[in-house]
Amino acid sequence: MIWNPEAECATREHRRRMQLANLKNLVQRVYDRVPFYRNKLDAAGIGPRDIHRLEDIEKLPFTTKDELRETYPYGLLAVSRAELEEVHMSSGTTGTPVVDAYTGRDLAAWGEGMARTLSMAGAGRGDVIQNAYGYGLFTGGLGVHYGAKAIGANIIPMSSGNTQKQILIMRDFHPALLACTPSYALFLAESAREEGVDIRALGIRAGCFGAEPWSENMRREIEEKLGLRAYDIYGLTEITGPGVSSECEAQNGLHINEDLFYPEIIDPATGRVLPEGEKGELVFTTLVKEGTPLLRYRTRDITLLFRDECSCGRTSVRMHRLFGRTDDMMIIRGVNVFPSQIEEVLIAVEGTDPHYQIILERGDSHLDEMEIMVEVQEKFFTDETRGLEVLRGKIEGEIKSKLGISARVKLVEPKTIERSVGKAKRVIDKRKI
Ligand code: DLL
Repeated sequence: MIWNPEAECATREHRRRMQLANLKNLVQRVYDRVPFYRNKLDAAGIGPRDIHRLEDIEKLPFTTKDELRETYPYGLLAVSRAELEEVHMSSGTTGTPVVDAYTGRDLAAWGEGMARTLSMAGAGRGDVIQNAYGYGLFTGGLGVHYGAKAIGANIIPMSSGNTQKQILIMRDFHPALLACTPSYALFLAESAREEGVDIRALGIRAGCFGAEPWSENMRREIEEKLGLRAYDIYGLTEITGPGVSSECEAQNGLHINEDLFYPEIIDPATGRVLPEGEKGELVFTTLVKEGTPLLRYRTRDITLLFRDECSCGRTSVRMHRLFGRTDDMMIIRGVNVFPSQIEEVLIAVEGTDPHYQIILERGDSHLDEMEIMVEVQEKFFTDETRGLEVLRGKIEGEIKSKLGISARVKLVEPKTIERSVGKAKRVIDKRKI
């Protein structure tokens, strides 16, 4: 079902007219209310009165993740704090979170975007939705929740983890739709099999999977093992969360909610806007966001946009499933982590050397496993082995408490890790996705 035909099937001309009106309004709002943007626009020599056509957006400066970090916590707020109803956050490169703040209207728009996503996957009123995305600061749990409420579904707010319970609920409540990361979907299938539950026979019709990279191969495997149709859904905390774009039944590209988020593809090296169909970095302008609106936010995600007619009848531009990123961000069990964050933890622990390697694997369990190999000073190897054990425990504890993820730490002797003449190869990603 098409949730909002007026918005999703609008003619190109109508949509562009609305986008231009909202863009003008947005530039005026951030100019008037966000000193950060006023300074940036003044420095670029452009003001609200210079936006006459949609293409004028190319004159506006970009916003980067570093700038979001530098303005933490409320530097980009375009409303008074009293108007806020919710905040979400994700971690940035140095651990300073990136904040997204929502007014009541922002939450309604988020629910609207996610209502479209869930409808595309065939969910509707009264359908049971098992939501196994994490609830909390992460946007996955509440994003799906608001969408499910908007369509009148019966939501089971499971949150992530607790696998046995997830299987029990699935077996007893027969959800029509499952929402979680794609790797967790495979893990659930595997665990159910071990418990003697035939997940294929439960009648789950569809799954909304995203928040981490996956592939057509993984889609086939998920569809086969869970007996459902697997849909790719995309979004990021800075731009509201999930519900930015999602696949319809054609499973051929993700429809972008263009009335809410204006997409561009740029050459990441020059910042030049690329013609439709070319691969580059995805940039979004939040057309109607009130709390923390963003001009031309560089996502660092790589994709391409296309506008071929879609058999579903929606007219919105589509993006190809992501090809990768322009930076070294890793997504480990849905948590975004930069190698630099791990390095910071290692450097702060006495006894380690700044030589390390991160090895990522996805074993039989289908869940991400991270091993960190780190060189420690010679003296630890001459000492009794207890010293090594203490050090290892300390690093693992620090990683868990600072980054919220578990890692296996392997301490090795000096000069064990291969030295490189150029850029050190910090991450070896053996995950087959
Ligand atoms: O992952 C929001 C989300 C929740 C999306 C639930 C889908 C489902 P962040 O934690 O801020 O937000 O991470 C955003 O994750 O820039 C991409 O690199 C990656 N990502 C998100 N969806 C996909 C996807 C949420 N479908 C970052 N395929 C983004 C590949 C994805 N990567």
